[in-house]
Amino acid sequence: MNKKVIKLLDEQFNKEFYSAYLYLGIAKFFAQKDLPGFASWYKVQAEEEQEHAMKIYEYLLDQDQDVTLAPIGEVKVKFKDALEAVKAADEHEHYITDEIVKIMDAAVKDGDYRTQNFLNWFIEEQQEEETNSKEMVAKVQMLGKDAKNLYLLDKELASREG
Ligand code: OFO
Repeated sequence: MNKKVIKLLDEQFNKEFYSAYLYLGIAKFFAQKDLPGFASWYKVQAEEEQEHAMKIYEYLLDQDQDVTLAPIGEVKVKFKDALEAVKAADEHEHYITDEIVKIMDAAVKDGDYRTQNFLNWFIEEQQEEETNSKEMVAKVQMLGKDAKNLYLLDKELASREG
């Protein structure tokens, strides 16, 4: 495997754990605001991010490559309101999509078909994550100002399962 592709995948492993941390930070914010449905939704999301990281971990080890296990950066856990918190998630997903595309570019340049095949799952997943985060921002924008609507939205979000 090409050194650049390995390095990017190794860094992405860390970024997926960072994503998990960010979502846990958002979950905590909502838990402390007594919005358990939002908190649970973002906790499920944090678990998904750990699964993404582990996919990369398994892939690198299967290719006889190393995984660095570098420290995970500290995340922002204070938000002005619900809208700012869900927007942070949405922005982050766009950033992650760009990072996945960078790895795909490197794999394409290297003619690394196996890694391209591996990354196709992430490309599709990012589409789903961007759609979910965009919808979340729209819902909070529409309903977030009214306490009753926010309560109903919180109830709806509680039904997400891992
Ligand atoms: Fe790993 O998909 Fe979100 O960040």
